[in-house]
This record gives sequence, structure tokens and C-alpha cells, in this order.
Amino acid sequence: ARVEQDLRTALDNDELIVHYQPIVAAADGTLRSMEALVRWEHPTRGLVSPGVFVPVAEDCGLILEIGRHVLDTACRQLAAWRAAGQVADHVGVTVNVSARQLEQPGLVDEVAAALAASGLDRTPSRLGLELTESMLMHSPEAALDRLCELRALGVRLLLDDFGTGASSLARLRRLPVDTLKIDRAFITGLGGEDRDDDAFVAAITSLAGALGLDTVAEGVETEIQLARLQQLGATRIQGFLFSRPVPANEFVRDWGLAA
Ligand code: G
Ligand code: G
Ligand code: MN
Ligand code: NA
Repeated sequence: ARVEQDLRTALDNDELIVHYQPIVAAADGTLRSMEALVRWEHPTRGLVSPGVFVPVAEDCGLILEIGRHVLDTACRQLAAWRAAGQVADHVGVTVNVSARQLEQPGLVDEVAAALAASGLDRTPSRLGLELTESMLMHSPEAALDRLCELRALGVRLLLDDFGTGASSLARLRRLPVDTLKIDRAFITGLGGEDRDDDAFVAAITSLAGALGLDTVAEGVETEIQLARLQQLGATRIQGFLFSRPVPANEFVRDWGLAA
């Protein structure tokens, strides 16, 4: 209850800020999009990780407000960078959506509102929503309807942490997703002694290719992993090798076109 009260205050005091991590083309390392990741700038405890407070926010329902805040902030930030000539028109932004948000019928209107308020409604495919397989298990039919409504707005849908959940190929075929984000658990061992990870990633990229989906490899930290992912046909790369998630000003300094 203490953390819940503090979170409420954090929202009111604008202590919840958004960091951005680049997602680049596997072929040439150019910027394709960035993932928006929330952080809590606590007045005394410093930067608090979402791993700590997002679960609390999900339990108490504050995740709905936090989610809306991150969505709005990310859309406005991308629009501002575009207007300033800092990012190319094809660059997008992705936002994590929690199960509680997806359960809300109002989510579709909120996404539409965020697009309209930022002006991204003219190019809605620049917004991507990251969902996990596990959150689709709950009530698959309701979730599927919601995903179709979101897709009808023109936004992209990404399956986050792919490979760790229990979704069947049959279900994957029915999901209106654009991109599989390969969980970093499968990236860590790439190019190493154990070839299991290579085989697993190869299977995902060939499946994605057959279904016409993009693949983002998450948690890429070494040149060896990058080279292997290029061979295996991953289309996008995200990880500390290129950048950690950074504040907006650092992001534009390091990745902006007019920098
Ligand atoms: O950035 P970091 O690795 O600390 O994130 C930890 C977890 O918090 C990740 O699973 C990430 O998806 C989640 N997360 C980060 N930002 C958000 C957000 O805005 N909304 C939700 N629901 N989860 C987020
Ligand atoms: O669950 P989700 O995929 O949204 O979580 C994204 C999280 O992964 C972010 O919090 C980010 O800090 C973390 N992350 C991003 N790149 C790397 C990486 O190269 N290595 C590690 N260990 N974590 C990463
Ligand atoms: Mn994510
Ligand atoms: Na992930």
C-alpha cells in the first residue's frame, strides 16, 4: 500500500519518465524504431526499475494510468523528433502493453486518442504495441477481438518475449501480429559451444519469414551474436551492443539525424 501511494504521487508529480532503446536493421545497423521503457525518478531512491514497480502497478490498477502516460509520451516524443528532422519518417516507436490494459475495452479509444493528439494518426503504423504470449492465454477470444480492433487503427503489433510462452503454431497463425521479438534467453548462447540456441533462433526466423513477419532479436550484447543473427536471417536487432535504454535527450544526441 505504501508503494501504491508513492506511485500515485509519482504520477501526479511527473516522476515517471520514459527512456528509449534503439532497434536497428540487422543488415546495416540503421535506426528503425525505439522501444519506450518507463522509469521512476524517485526523489530519494533514485532511478527505480519497472521490474520493481510495474508488477505493483498491475496489482493495484495504476498500470492503466501509467500505460496511458507512457503511450502519450512516446507518441508525442516521436512526433516532436520527426517535426525537428531528428528521425526519418519511417522510424517508429513501440510501447509495452500489460494484460490489465488489454482487458480494458477503452484501450482502443486510448490508442486512437494518443495517435490523434500527437498527429501520428496520419501514419499510425509508426506506433507499435508490444504484447506477450502469456497475456493472450487468459481469454484468447476476447484478446483476439481486441487485437483486431487495434490493428484496424493501423498500428503494429509485436509479440514480446517470444519463445518463452506456450503459444501453439496454430494460434500464432491466427494472431494479427507483425513482428516476433525473440526473447534474450535464446540470444545469450548464440554462436557458442551449444548449438541449441542457434537451432532455435533459426527455427523462429524461418517461421517468421514464412508468415511474412519481422523478427527483433532482443538482448544482443556481442558482435558474435550479431554476426550469427545476420546469418540466421533476423531482421532487427535490439540490445546493449548498440545502446542501453537512455533518456530522450541522450537518444537524440546519439541517434538523431541533425545531431
Ligand atoms: O527496462 P527494463 O529491462 O528495466 O524493463 C523491465 C520490464 O518492465 C520489462 O519486462 C518491460 O517490458 C517492462 N516495462 C518497461 N516499461 C513498461 C511500460 O511502460 N509498461 C509496461 N506494462 N511494462 C513496461
Ligand atoms: O520485457 P521486455 O522485452 O519489454 O524488456 C526489455 C528490457 O530488456 C529492458 O528493460 C532493457 O533494459 C532490457 N535489455 C535490453 N537490451 C538488453 C541487453 O542487451 N542485455 C540485457 N541484459 N538486457 C537488455
Ligand atoms: Mn518489450
Ligand atoms: Na522482451
